[in-house]
Amino acid sequence: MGIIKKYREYLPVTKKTPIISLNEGNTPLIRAEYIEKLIGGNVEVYLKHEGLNPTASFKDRGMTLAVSKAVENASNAVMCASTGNTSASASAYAARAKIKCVVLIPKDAIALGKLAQALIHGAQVIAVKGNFDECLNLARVITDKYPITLVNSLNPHRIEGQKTGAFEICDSLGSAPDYHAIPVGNAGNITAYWKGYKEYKEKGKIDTLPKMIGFQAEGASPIVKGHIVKNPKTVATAIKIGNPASWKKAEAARDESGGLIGVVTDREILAAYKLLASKEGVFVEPASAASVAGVLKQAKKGYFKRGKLRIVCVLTGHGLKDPNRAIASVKKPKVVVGKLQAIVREIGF
Ligand code: AN7
Repeated sequence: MGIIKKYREYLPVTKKTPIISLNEGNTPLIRAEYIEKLIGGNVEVYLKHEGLNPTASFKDRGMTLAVSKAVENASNAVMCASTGNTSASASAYAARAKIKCVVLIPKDAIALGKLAQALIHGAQVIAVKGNFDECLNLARVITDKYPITLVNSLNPHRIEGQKTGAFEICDSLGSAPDYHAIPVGNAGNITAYWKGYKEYKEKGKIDTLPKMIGFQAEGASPIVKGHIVKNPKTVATAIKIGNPASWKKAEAARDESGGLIGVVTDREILAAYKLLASKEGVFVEPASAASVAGVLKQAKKGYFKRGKLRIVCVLTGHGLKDPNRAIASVKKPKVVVGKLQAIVREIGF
């Protein structure tokens, strides 16, 4: 069952809404014992592995609703600008809805797996000589002027769908966590999770709210710096964004919850990326590791209160999205002749 069916009472759907779904959502909340030991104290850490959605990122929660509503409203085309995952998701849901999909991507700046997805699902992929922020500005103007629906997170249905991630976390834990850690790029997801937690509290499903702790890559940290970053730079291409669309809403989530938005360096992101893969068995893309990198950084600073507490880190996209980064982060496999003795010696027996 997808998120629209499961959480329909919380979503803007009616009997007339066609449900375009790939059974997104219901992603696992994985206990991270190695990370818990690193942090110490009486802390429980959980990883919400959104890379296990149908197109391998959290975007599917929002896209099922955005595309369903587009079809309900008789739109026959959708468009997005993307650092990769939005385009992969939009392409898949548009294919399923049998409508056109146009994606603007910054040329040579999105991970290989995401490009492959958009292309194989049959989207019209336009590589723009410019960065994500420039692509998004173009997509906004085009969707304003022409009959094509914008499915970036400026589309409120995206936020509505993505808030279901918060519902699932509360349903799994039986209450809200104390801290909710999340990477911040265009700032739609932190906005969505905060909305979800607040709605669950209003409905009496939970009694408390988490502190929202968001993390930007240092070279792409406009919210932390307090100004637009013209040429954002980071290995975490998914969050290489210098002018987030939901900037103010992310600040509201931070301030209303008493949380923070901080920076993590590329070095910290890649260390968390490798740690997740090699110590927890969880392979995510670099941007996703920003949440864990941020939690480890804050723990070192003594940020977390003492006593029993629960931290959820959202892991936004699967590691297979960016195979080049994985290969570049490790030693190449050793080449050995196909002889038993040589291989046994290599293993160390
Ligand atoms: C893996 O696909 O913006 O703060 O165009 O792919 O809601 O933007 C992706 C963002 C985190 C940041 N992790 O979320 C896009 C795009 C991954 C992502 C983010 C993205 P937002």
